[in-house]
Amino acid sequence: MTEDPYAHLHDERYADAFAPGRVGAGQVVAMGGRRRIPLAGEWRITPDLFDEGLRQRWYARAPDDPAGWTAPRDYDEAGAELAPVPSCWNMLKPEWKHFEGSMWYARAFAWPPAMHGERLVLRVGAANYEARVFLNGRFVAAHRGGSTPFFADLTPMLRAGGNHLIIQVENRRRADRVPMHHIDWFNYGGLYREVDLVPLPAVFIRSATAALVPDGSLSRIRFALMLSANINGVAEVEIPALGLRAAVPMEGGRGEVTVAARPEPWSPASPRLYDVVFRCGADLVQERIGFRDIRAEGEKLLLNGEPLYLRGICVHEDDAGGGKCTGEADLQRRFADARELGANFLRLAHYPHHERVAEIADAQGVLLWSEIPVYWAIDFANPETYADAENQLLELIGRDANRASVVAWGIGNENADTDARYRFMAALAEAARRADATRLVAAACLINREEFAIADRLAAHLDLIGVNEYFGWYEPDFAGLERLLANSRPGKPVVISETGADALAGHRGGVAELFTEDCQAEVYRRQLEIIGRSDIVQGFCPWLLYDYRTERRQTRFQRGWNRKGLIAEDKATRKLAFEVLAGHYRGLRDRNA
Ligand code: GCB
Repeated sequence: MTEDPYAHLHDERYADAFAPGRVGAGQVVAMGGRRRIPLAGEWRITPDLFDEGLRQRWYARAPDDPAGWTAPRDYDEAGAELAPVPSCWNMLKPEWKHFEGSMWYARAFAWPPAMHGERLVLRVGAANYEARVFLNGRFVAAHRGGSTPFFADLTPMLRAGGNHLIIQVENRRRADRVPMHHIDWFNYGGLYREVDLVPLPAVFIRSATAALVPDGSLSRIRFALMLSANINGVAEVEIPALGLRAAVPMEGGRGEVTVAARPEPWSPASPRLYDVVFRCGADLVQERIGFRDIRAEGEKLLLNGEPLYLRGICVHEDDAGGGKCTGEADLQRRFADARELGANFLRLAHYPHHERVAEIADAQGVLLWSEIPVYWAIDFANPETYADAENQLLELIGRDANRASVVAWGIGNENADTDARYRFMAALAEAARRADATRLVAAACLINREEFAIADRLAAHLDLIGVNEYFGWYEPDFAGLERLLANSRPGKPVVISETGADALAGHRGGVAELFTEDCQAEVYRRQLEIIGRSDIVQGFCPWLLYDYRTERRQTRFQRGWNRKGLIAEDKATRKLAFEVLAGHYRGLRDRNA
C-alpha cells in the first residue's frame, strides 16, 4: 500500500514519537583531554515555521537529485542553503532576524574503518532551544534547554560508508520553557556552539572530578569517578606536580577516594592549576584543575579562609556580529575589559555561557557566578518545567564541575516570592547542593517592597543572596537604597547582583537627563557611595559590561538594545561610567578589599 499523502495534515500528535528519546544530565560525558572530530563548517539548512519536517518526516529522506523524484515534496536538502555551524540563524539573513521556529541542519560525515571498534558520541555544545537528532533516516535523541551541551550515542545507527546527520533545532518562546516567553535579551536560534563527534571506548569515564574537601582545611582532595557501565574494578588518579597517585575502587560503576594533599590554593592573586589524570580501563580523562575553598560565614565570604569582596560586572553572551555565537577573540576581549575595570568577578547572565569562559577564568584568576535561565515568571507550578530547569542545572554542573573559577551556581533571577516559586527554587537549591558541595548556591532576588528589606523567603535556601536593585533608575529616589540597607540583616552574604542605568554612547547632558552618559555615571557614583557604607554587602556586580540586543527596548536611545553597558555594542566605546567604576575598584584593590 502506498503512503497516504494527506495523513500528516490531520495529525497533531506528530511530535509525540520523539519525547521518549530525550537525553540530559545523565548522558553528559567528561570531556577533559578527549579527541574531538569537529563537525564545524557548512551544513545544509532549511527553515520550518510549521514543524513540517516532523509532520512530513523530512529526516527520513536522503538528499537526492530532483530528476529522480517520483512525487512532489517540500524538502530538498541537496538544494538547501549552505550555512556555517556554529552560528545563529538570525545573523545569517535579514529576513531571518526574527525567525522563531525550526531550522533543519543536515550534513554527511565519514566513519572510517579504523574507528569501527569504538563508540561514537555526538556532542552538541548548545542548540537553542529544543533539538532532535536523526542519523541515516532514524530518530536518535532529543534535548531541551538552550545553553547546555548534550550527548547522543550514534553507534548503533552508524553505517560503514557515509553517514547522514540531521539536527532539527527549534527556538519558539513558550510559557512552559526555561526561560519562558518573556525575556530581556534576544532569542537567538541555532546550533550556535561547536558540534563534535567524540570517539569513546566501549566502557568510558562519564564523569571525573577532583576538589578540595569543603571543610576549610585545604588539606584533602576528593576524587570521584563514574563510568558508563555498572562494573567493578579499579581506577587510578594522579596529580604529577604533587607526586600524588591513588587507586580508586569502583563498585557498580562508581568510586571515590579522599587523599591528604596540600595543593597551592587557587585564587585570583595566584590562579594555580594542576594537571589531573583519571584512568580507568581503556579510558583516560585529563583536566587542569585549581583547588580552592569558597564559603559563607555569617554575612562574610571567605576564599581559602581569607575575606573576599567581589568586584564584579554582569555580562551577556551577545555580539553585534555573531549574536550568541562567540569565539576566542570575543571572550579574550571580555576578560581584558573586565581586567581593565579592575573586576575579580563576572556574573554570567542569564544562562550558561560557552565553556571556554570558565577555562579562561580558571587560567586568569577571575571568579564566576554561573546561572540557569530561571528568569522572571517561569511556570513554577509545572512539574515538566521543573524537570527542565533541574536538568539544565545538572548539565551545567556536569560540564563545569572542575572549574575552580566557578564559585556560585545561580538558580534564578528576579522571581516573584510566591509559594509555587518557593517550592520550585528550594528544590533546585537542594539539587545543586546534592550534585556539588564545593560551591555556593545563589540567586538574584528582588527586594521586598512592602518592608523595604532583603526579605526573599528563598534566602533560607541560599548561601549567597544576590540583590537586584535599580535605585537611581527605575526607582529614582536613592533614599530607598539607604532604607533597604539599614532595614536588612539577612545573616548571609549579600552581593548587589544588578544595578545600573541606560546610556546611549555619545549622548551627553545633565546628570538628571535620562539615557545620557552623564546620568549613568551619576547613578554609579551615588550607588557606590551608599553601598560603600554598608557592612552587609560583600560584592558589587552592576548591569553590565556591554550593551546587548533585546526587542523589549525601543526608544530612540535603544532601538532594540539594552543600553546599560559600560561599553557600547561595538565592545570598544567606553561610556563615562566605566571610569567611575574602574576608579572605585582601583581604590578597593589598593586597600586590598
Ligand atoms: C533586570 C534583569 C535584567 C534586565 C535588567 C534591565 O533586573 O535581571 O535581565 O535586563 O534588569 O536592564 O532592566
